[in-house]
Amino acid sequence: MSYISEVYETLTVKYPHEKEFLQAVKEVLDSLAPVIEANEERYRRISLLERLVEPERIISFRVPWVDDNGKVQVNRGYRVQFNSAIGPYKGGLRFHPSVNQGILKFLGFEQIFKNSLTGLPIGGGKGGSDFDPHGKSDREVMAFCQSFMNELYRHIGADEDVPAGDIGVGAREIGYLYGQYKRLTGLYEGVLTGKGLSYGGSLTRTEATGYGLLYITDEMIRRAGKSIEGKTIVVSGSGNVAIFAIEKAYQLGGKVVTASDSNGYIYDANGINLDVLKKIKLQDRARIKEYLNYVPAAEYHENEKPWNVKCDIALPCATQNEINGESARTLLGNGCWCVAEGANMPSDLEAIEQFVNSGILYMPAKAANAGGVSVSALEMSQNSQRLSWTFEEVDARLKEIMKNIYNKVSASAEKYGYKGNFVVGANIAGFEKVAEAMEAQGIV
Ligand code: NDP
Ligand code: 2IT
Repeated sequence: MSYISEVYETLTVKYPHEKEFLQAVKEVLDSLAPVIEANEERYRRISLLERLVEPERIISFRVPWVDDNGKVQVNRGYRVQFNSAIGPYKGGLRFHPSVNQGILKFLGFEQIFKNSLTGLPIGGGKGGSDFDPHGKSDREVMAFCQSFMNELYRHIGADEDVPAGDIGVGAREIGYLYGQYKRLTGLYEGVLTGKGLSYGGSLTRTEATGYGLLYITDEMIRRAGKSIEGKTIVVSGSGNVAIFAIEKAYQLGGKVVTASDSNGYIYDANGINLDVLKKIKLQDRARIKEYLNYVPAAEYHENEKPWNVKCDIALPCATQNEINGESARTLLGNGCWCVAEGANMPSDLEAIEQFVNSGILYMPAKAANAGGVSVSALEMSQNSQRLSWTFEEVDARLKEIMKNIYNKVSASAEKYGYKGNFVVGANIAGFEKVAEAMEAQGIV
């Protein structure tokens, strides 16, 4: 059995219930084959892969809090400190009822390679809770965040582990988490990113993941001799990533015709009205169905995903496994020629296979959505310097980072004989730096 198969098989026996984690590992390990085979003896001697797939540390804790009816609620909190070979653990916190250890291990594992691709000194981590912020009052969210931090604060620090946002964790939650960290430790330090501008946040962080997604998509499309100008774009999600992806897509001349939430999707043939979407989602925290109250000519499709809408470019920006093999076939059948992933692991293994085999322009999540964590790392730099850079400066750096990621991913794919296969390119380019650092630092 190959080294890769041995490691993967062992993992399936050890963690049979962590299906998202196993999926993420399979995708990465399979595409690392050329580089693993070339260095197999060396890597086996130091059990590199066995160590790579095992988190350095997982913290799991009880989060009790009191709801508005005076009832005590109990959630589970986690922080997966996956790999610190190239820098302090870095990665978001997700608050969503589906959160469990396996989901956070998949996200933490992906984060290792994504963070490596940014070229910045950040290791991989992820955390969160099965707490659902939907429908909770601000006071309830604050009570939860404070209780979550009452445990988490012992395990994080500006040079140790720096969490940020993800699904269900935005500016409001980061504010409450930061306030409690400061109260408990007395430290005014860059321990979280995505902070508000009045207390150490970075300009452009709010927009970074969505903007970065469009910067790398634009680069990939231009290198293929095409342009976003006038193209029809389908977006899923309507959260932080989706909203700023739509904003930048418009600035680049594209036309975005869909947006969605977990209840359904909106199709607006005239192009999604971004002001309306921002009002519904950022201001009112309401359901996407409300869009029809502002734009009655649009269509709302309950309990459906937007993948059957004809488009040139698809940008999944909601959640994992939102595109399966069948959705991928539908997209391709309708002439979609570019997919770039704003969400983490939005395409299942069958969908990835469809995209890669069809030869369309396909940029996987760990490269495509790396703009968010990149600007998080720039926020850490600004906090260390005790300076704030301008929007233009951070945006220019973000653009440069996304372009560099494209170049790295594309060059790695070509070097190993997989020209145009950005899945292989991203995984290998991300892996090489981490592997070298792990080898240099000995058995730790
Ligand atoms: P938000 O919480 O701001 O928005 C999430 C969006 O996705 C909402 O529209 C939400 O709808 C929808 N959604 C969430 N879960 C599901 C589900 N199970 N089924 C259908 N729709 C769902 O999160 P973000 O925009 O920050 O994150 C979106 C994706 O991007 C995630 O995969 C995240 O990991 C990834 N990402 C985020 C980064 C960031 O900087 N924020 C950076 C890199 C990647 P509803 O409100 O109905 O739940
Ligand atoms: O998936 C991700 O890269 C994020 N949620 C952002 C992580 C970060 O530390 O900014």
